[in-house]
Amino acid sequence: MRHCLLLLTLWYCAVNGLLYPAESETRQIRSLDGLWQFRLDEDGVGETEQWFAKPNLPQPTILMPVPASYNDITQNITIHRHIGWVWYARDFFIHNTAPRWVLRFQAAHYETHVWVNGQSAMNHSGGHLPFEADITRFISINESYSKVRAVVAINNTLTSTTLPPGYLHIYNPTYRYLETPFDFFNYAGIDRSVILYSTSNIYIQDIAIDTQSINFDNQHVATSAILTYSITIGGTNRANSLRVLIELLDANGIVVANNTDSQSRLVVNKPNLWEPCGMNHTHPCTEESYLYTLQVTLYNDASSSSSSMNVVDIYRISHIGIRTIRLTDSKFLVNERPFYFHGANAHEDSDIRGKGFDRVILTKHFNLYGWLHGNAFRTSHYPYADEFYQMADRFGIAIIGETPAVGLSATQFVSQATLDHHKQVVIEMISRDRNHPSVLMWSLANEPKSDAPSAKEYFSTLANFTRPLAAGRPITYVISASYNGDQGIQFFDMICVNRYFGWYSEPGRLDQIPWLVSQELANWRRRFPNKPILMSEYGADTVPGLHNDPSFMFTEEYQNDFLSAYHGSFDNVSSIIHPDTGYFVGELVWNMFDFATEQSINRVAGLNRKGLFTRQRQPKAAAFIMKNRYEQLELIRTMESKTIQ
Ligand code: GCB
Repeated sequence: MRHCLLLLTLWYCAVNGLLYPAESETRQIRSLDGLWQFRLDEDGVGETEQWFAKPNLPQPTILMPVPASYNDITQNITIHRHIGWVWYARDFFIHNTAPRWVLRFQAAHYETHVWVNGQSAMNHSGGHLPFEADITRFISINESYSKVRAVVAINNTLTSTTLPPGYLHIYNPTYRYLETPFDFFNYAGIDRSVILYSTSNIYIQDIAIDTQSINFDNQHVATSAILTYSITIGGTNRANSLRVLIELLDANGIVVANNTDSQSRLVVNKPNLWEPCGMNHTHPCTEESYLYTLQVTLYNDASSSSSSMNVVDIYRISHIGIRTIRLTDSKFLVNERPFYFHGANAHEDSDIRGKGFDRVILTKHFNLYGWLHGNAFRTSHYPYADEFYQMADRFGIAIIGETPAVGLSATQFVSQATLDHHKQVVIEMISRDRNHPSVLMWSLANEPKSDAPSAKEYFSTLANFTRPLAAGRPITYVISASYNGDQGIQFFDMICVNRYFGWYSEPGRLDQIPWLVSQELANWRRRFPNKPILMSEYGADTVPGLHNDPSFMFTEEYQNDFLSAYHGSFDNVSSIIHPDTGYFVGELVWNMFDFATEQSINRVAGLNRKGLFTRQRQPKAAAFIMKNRYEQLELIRTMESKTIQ
């Protein structure tokens, strides 16, 4: 992917292989998750010694589960804090039942080189996003099966031009320390699934959908919707006579619209809309949202015969939600109704797995979201595994999708390499996530040093680059700079601010919080009267089981009082409580769960403890306070004026 950035146009990269691997009549899927052979390469000699070409990695090797971060799997501190290359390897068989086989990594952190049967198959730079390669050329297609050896080298070293950035310090003579200007542990390895899938020689390569047009009657019932779409076909030996059929199926599997052009529109009469849960009482956060399925069938002849004999490829997206998004100067509208974001941000982080993807953790996450009545979160501070977005589509949870650009400083704003990589990540993230109805906004960075003068040009360029790709979503970045210092948000659509009054500033002084929050919001509003405002982080570290009355920092009582102290100021300017004057469109607690960080004097036992839940997903007292608040927020009918007790 990195090479394609250098050699080809950005658009070519954008459409290259980001469809989620899905089984169908024409596609086989095989998981390569499991135990792989693993070893550190502390001297960085593996590539020169050609470990990729050997039948086994040199000893000592250990077994490593995939997907998982490797850091916390053993008792070995050297593996926990390793900086540099590690190697993974495994053998498997491919049965010769399809003409084309693709090897896909849902993500690996950070720089990844992959060899298949001793030959270089792909390189990818950056964690959190998928990459894949057609490996058919490395296997013997004339036999009934092929034995395949996949070898993967991964380097977690961050540099001033990676996202996130990092700075390697080498002390006398070889002690390595990676400075990470962000507040989460730099977990590494093959942390998402590895998948082998097949297609035909000619195949559906990409699908882009836009559901930004809905007609409403005067009762605000949707009478019709237009979905625009574009299908890209991949493969070399293209027949002239290909034909494509695009069908939209409702939740009962009935075709409600179809078309035979590869780029066109589908008109849906009386559509069932997708909405974030809790909005207008349509469905509570414990119930599922309405989703359609888009089915694309590729035929190898131009006749109108739809015989299964002629089918070349079938691909289905089962999470199509029909909804619109629009910003006014004071509201975030979904389906032309004001939406208020409420919930808690998280990290992909759990005991032992680190950032490793795990369906148990995923499902618990969404069950807790339903329990909490949260309706939104930001994928802080990087794109999450695809499955999070699929669950969010299903349960009606709004997502602010974020790039891994956390910790940018003035060094990065003057670096063309950083800007190029940032653009590439924006392309990869939007190409992967644009078809999810749950994604309501893109955040291009978290807490950059946006009061540096050079931030102005950097963010102006990035906003201009992203806007045409944004697929109908507003764009933003998350700000820690002051309202009068920030240089870049003027080029974006919404103000998202992180504030820690009563914690990092004014520690312990709960009584100052309401005034400080109100001042803060009013100041931003004065500077940007045309942009809605959201508080994208506020929170206090809390050691579970620690108590003090009156409330002191780090106790469960303090977290309760701290969070509650913000809420009155939010409600005073809320766009749903005060439809005529409010401009505040959401509140996201930092954090849903305690999560791992580097060790430091601020982080007891290496955890950021601002979670409403522990790292083991058990509630602290504040989880009940927030559940109560979110239940009440859900009851606000958007066009009525109400205050929350
Ligand atoms: C922030 C950052 C987040 C940190 C948090 C904290 O502003 O965006 O990554 O974890 O503060 O707890 O310090």
